Amino acid sequence: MKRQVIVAVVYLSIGSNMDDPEGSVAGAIGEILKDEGVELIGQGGYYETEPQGKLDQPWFVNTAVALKVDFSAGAALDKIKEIENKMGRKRSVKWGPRKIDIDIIFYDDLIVDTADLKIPHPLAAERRFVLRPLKDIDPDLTHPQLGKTVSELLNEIPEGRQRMRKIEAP
Ligand code: PH2
Ligand code: MG
Ligand code: MG
Repeated sequence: MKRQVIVAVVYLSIGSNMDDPEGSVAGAIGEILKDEGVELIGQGGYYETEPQGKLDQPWFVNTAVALKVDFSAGAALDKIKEIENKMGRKRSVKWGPRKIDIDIIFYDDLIVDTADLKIPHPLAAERRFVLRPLKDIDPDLTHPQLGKTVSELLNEIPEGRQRMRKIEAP
């Protein structure tokens, strides 16, 4: 039997608000790209972003990457958890401060809804810190469940909410 060859495009949102956030975000991307089955095909800008969900914590640094991968969405999740653990992420407060957080936003047009993994990320459409760096990569990138582009979704977030500013990539 012929071996199944997987080729998919994955969009990841990466964030940190502890220790050296920019360095941690860049370090996570470095770790991700060490994988032989990963090719970087897009990189969003770096942004300092106001914390969402839990407000009394430091601002985050957020970015996004687009990757061509040769593994499944489930394998992507396993690899991400491994990198988060290796980088010293401690799972504690929901939405609280974190050294590194890597979230799968899209995996091709795949829709997954299991206890461990939900794709598209359920909050992606409401978060400027996710949508803005994705727009840098591809403004026409379309949410497979909502049928709207990341640009359209960004325009739906009320002005003045979810403050952010672009910073130099390290
Ligand atoms: N991540 C969260 C909760 N809130 N806020 C910002 N600005 N950036 C994040 O990455 C973030 C957040 C949970 O993962
Ligand atoms: Mg997250
Ligand atoms: Mg996460």
